[in-house]
Amino acid sequence: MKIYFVTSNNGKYNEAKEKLKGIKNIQLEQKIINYPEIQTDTLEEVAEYGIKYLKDKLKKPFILEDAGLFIEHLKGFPGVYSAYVFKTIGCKGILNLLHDIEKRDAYFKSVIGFYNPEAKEMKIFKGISRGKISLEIRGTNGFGYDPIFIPEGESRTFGEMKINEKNKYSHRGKSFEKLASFLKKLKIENFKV
Ligand code: ITT
Repeated sequence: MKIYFVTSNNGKYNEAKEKLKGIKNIQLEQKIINYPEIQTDTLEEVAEYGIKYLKDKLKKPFILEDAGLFIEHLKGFPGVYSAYVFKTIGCKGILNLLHDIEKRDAYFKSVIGFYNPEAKEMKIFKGISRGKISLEIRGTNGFGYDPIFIPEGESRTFGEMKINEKNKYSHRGKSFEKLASFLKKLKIENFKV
């Protein structure tokens, strides 16, 4: 069964592919289609809106994912605004906002929406990775905020890890693990792809 991952972010796609590569009969394929990412309070609402918008256009099994970085000292900011904040002030801007702040706790959250046109059902899978914002930018791997996020139990940032290492700790590794368990139980023959 082919499953489209609707994302313009190659980093996300590569992490997801690594995570699902062991599952028999599942081929993940990246699909770049714009869909509206509504401005709302939760990643779940963004993902659900995207699924509803795309389901009649794609007519194939597909997933999309909305993710964000939530910083405790900033009361959850940038959260649902993570993409805009990354494009504007970036990692450096976040470090400036936390200048001289000792409490650097933060978490990443990933929300995957999966749509199966045969069953006409939408499923949501979530993952959270807790950690801290580093004092400086470290590492060149990954994407987005990876060079400033240190997951719990590590001293390296995600930017200093390989894909399979990041996947062990990451929000995306966890949400895709749940998707993987779900897909393993599906009866693939039910899909006309
Ligand atoms: P798509 O919506 O096309 O999938 P995107 O990069 O816009 O790609 P999101 O809206 O989900 O994805 O991401 C919000 C922001 O958070 C964006 O700037 C990402 O770079 C960043 N981000 C998401 N997951 C991340 C991760 O695992 N590591 C570092 N930054 C991440």
